Amino acid sequence: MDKNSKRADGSYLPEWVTDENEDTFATIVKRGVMDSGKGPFKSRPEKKGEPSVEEFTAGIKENNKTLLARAITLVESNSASHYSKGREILKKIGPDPGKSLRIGITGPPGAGKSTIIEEIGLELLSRGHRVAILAVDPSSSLTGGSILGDKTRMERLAREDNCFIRPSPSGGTLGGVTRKSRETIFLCEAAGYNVILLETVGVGQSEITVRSMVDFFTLILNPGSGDELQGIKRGVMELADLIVVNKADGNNLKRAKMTRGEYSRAIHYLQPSTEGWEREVIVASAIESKGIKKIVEIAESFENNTRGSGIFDRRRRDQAFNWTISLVENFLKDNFYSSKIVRTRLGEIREKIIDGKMLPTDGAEELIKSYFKS
Ligand SMILES: Nc1nc2c(ncn2[C@@H]2O[C@H](COP(=O)(O)OP(=O)(O)OP(=O)(O)O)[C@@H](O)[C@H]2O)c(=O)[nH]1
Ligand SMILES: [Mg+2]
Repeated sequence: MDKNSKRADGSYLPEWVTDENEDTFATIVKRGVMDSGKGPFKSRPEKKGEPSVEEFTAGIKENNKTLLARAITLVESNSASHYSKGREILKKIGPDPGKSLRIGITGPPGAGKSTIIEEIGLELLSRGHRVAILAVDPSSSLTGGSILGDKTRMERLAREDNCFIRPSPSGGTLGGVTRKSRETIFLCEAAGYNVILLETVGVGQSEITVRSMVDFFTLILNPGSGDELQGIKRGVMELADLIVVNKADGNNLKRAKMTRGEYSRAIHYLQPSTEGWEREVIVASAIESKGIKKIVEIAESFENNTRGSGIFDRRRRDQAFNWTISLVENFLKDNFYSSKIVRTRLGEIREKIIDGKMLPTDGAEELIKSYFKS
């Protein structure tokens, strides 16, 4: 057989085959599919990059972590078409069945929130729970904190099948992620995670937002002097169902216990965050894994109590309605500021106000009037 000449089945001997024993030589090359248009692949449907709403929903319900993560990206997206697909998925999943426990963890930068979350997560897993960990508010740009990058640090948890970790995206606009956190919680619950842990850096407004998304709210603090106690805003302590003085280890142990005493006295005069629930101050060490069981037990007891009294369900329903209102407010705000006329006039009005040539009340009225006229 000549080199390169085709056989009946389309195979041929290539140029470089030795001349001896041509036919017994094992190297016979079959031509590949030269023209993919005529080949067998054409009839196969083209794989689209994006799964359908049905595929997403089914995948999430089967705890397909990749699809869950992609669905979260859709709801977090600022693109209208992505968000609308995300909403379709949420719609298919249906209203909140209220079976999970949502725990918020806040505290100043560096208090040990992420470290303690990993310990709490491991304790919850050992009790048979399925745990999702989310970051709220990418204030990391200010503090370098948040759980951005913690996925690698939380390596023991990341390896667990029953645990899902969603680090906060980098470079997000402040408030952007906070706005979508409720959707993210819903998606995780649909995937069967029954305890949701939300970490937020306590730098102001974010605590109030997180309180409005969770059932149980924990404030993590460091051992400190009485002076520092003054610095912790009374309002933040008032939002908490539990206060944990972390880093109660080594040289800090004694100081941590003293701090607990000070906070215990301070909370005496505060309103409860949850009706019928008395907040406690405890010490813990995330690094030595001390006090972790106690935190989980307090959260369980909180859940039992509030479910029993009906407070749990009532709060969930109130939160659902507040969520509705905040969606409306966000929509109106976005709509207002993205309107062409507002964008055009904002600069000019700003100048006038800064130069003292216009009253803020008049400036606001002009902008609003222009918006409604447009
Ligand atoms: N001694 C001691 N150090 C701790 C403990 N928990 C956390 N740390 C240390 O405190 C530092 C901050 O811990 P993180 O868990 O990142 O704190 P965070 O509150 O999540 O920080 P941000 O997200 O940046 O606000 C790290 O160096 C931890 O190793 C503890 O129980 N004891
Ligand atoms: Mg952190």
